[in-house]
Amino acid sequence: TDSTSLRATHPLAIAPVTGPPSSVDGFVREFLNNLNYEQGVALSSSSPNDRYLALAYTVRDYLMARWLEDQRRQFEVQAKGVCYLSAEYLLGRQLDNNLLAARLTDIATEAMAACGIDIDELRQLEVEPGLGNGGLGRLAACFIDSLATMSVPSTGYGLRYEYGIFRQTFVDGEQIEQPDAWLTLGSPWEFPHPEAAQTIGFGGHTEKYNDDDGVTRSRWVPGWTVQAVPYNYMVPGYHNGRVNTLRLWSAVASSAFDLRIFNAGDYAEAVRAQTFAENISKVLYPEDSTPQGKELRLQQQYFFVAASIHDFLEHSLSADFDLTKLPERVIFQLNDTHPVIAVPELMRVLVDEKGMEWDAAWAITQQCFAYTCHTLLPEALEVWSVDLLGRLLPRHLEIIYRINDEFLAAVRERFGDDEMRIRNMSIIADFPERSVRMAFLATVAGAKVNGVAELHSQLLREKVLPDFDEFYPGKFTNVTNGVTPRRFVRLANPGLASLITEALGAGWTVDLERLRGLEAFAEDPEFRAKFAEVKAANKRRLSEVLRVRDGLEVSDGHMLDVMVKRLHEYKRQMLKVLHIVTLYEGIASGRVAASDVQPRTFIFGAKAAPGYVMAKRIIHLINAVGSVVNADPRVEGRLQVLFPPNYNVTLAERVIPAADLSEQISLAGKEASGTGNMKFALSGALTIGTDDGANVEIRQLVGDDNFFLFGMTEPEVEALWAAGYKPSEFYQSDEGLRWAIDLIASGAFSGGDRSTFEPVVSNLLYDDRFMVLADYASYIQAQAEVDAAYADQDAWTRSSILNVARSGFFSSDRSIRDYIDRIWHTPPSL
Ligand code: GPQ
Repeated sequence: TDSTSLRATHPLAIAPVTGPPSSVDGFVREFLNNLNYEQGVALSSSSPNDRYLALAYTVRDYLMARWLEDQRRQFEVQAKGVCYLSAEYLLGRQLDNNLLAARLTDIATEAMAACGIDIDELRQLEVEPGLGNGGLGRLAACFIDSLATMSVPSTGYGLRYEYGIFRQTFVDGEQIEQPDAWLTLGSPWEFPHPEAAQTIGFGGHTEKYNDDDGVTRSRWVPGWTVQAVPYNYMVPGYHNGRVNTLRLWSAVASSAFDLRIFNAGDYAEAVRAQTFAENISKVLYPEDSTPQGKELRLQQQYFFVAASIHDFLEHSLSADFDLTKLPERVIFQLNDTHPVIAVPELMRVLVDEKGMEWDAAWAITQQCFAYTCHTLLPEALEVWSVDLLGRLLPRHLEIIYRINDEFLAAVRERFGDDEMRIRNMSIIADFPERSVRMAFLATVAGAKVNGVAELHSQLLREKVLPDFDEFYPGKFTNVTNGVTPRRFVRLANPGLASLITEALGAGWTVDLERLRGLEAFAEDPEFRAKFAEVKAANKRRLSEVLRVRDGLEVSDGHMLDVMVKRLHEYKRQMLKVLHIVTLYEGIASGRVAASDVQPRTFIFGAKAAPGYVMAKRIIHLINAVGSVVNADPRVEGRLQVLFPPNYNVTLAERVIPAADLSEQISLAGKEASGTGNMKFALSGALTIGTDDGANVEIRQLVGDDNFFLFGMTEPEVEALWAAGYKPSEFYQSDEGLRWAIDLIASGAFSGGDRSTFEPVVSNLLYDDRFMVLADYASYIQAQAEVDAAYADQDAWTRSSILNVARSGFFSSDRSIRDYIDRIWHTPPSL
């Protein structure tokens, strides 16, 4: 009602302003305006950062009218929309993406040139918002891009970490973490709204009281509160004029400091509360797939989902909205278990605050949530100790207990008093301590539960949650992950993008299945030549980036063999190391002539969680092997190992388009999906991979002739494990493997010191949870096939084109379509 009267006050305010004219002159004028009036500097006295900020503001100005209009329309239409709840968004740089979406790239480039500015220099200044760890956070970023491009009414909700994923440096080959102060020079893409802050409670106690009708009810009396301030980000769709919103929450103390204490002279104590509150959104937890169960982490989770739910209920629903119709208006998609505390929060709001009956509230809640699981690793499934959860969120714990009681009663009714089954299905676990299994809570509450690739979804149903699958027929489904072709083809691989458009016309960027049309071109020698030249140019571009960024020199004429992803034992960077050491050992021992080795440059990119000791040792080992191999004259420069530090989205955009070979070598059954694998295939790299995650689907689509498969299948892994896996038997029986491991153990990569990598070696020999040794022989064999295939460059290029042509399925637009069809059932786009 407020906004209606506001709108009526001035005729111009009824329709949104249209934004500056789409011309070079218009852009220049707007840019100079922003430089003068926002930055307060003249062009002649501006710093590069001033110019970058003014450029970003100008791009915003062009998107603004559509943004305001889309917000207005979304409210007016009251159609069902998606609230994507994610603790991570690994966005990457914004400038190029927003220029592309708004069709401003050429205009902005010319406008900057007209001002004597090289737009490329400004591009380099942007610090990417690293508000995520890896695949899960990057997936969320791809999904909001697709949601906007497909005009789906939706909002992304998350946390505005003041410090994102740490910056990685190497000192003597070892990882050192530096804070990621991404906000230091200002973030032009965000719109803070302190006036729209939500108050979020924590701690305290619950109490019972009688309401006006004499009904006994519960309520929560929090012990302390924090303000959640929203920061809005534009999420422009590609060439469709749509601009969605990403809303990230920042924590601010409810009252700046305690004046009484301040006046008494204890300044530090007076501001303690503020520091305490603001810690909540201070830093991203750098653990990927290994929840630490830390109190601050649970605070983060509750903080952002409570703020998001309240925000949606207050600002997205019309004043007279009937809450029993909530499922017709919203689906909250839970990106893994991190936001699952939203389930008891919605119940608390409906029952305690809105006065709804429990059963009615539960029926609504069960239709308003859906849950995406991103792992199979048991240690990655999040649990919260009842003790901690009860202290921080006492009312939520009561609600969880009641949900569990009713759920287990229903299980009993269905399956009888099968105590074993009851214990296995209980949301509350008793061992090793009483705790809440968040994945179970999400499964019970969610209308749908999905895995992120066919194999993963199948194993999730059959191995991780079989009882739930039986209890809830139809609840489990699959949505195979995808990646946005805007960022990872159009922006990251402009040469390939032009070539595709030349061959197929425009349109493929939003309809990636059209890439199929390239199959015919794979047979055309002229096209193959152009395609090969694009790859070569991408390699030169990468080479330049690595030279400037890290002082690294990429050798000419090498196959680029790339493994970039978080450092995890299950992803098996160690297997890659053993391959490299095997090749090197062959040359160093004189058994193999260097001239017989296919020249290869191995590129690694990987961050390890700061507390993950084994992962950090493996990083050290990779660097150590690189130092020795790169410097040994006997190698004649035919093998090269490069490990640029601080792998992030920006570097990925340069590395992936240059790759010849994509390493996707996790132990079968461990990688839920992978999304890097898709980006490589779409860039024409051939994959060497196990039958794991989305590799399975990649191979099915591109065909066995264009994919190097190796390793045990998931059932074979299971069987070997059940039979009693002894890695040392593989070591004993394979001399190549023995030579490689012995060389590491000998201290050859640690200046003769045998102790440095001893823990890595004994882990392989006596534990080897991820069966590196069992898959070694098969991997080495497949790598020999890679060498042979690469020797025929023309055939390789043909396979490479077929990889691109057949990977259209992996667009995140297709993933979003699957979510709409199988889970969200939102109406056609608005
Ligand atoms: N993934 Cl559980 C993460 O990046 N972080 C996590 O905490 C968990 C999963 C990844 C997963 O390992 C990949 O296989 C997926 O491709 C990715 O999520 C997106 O689904």
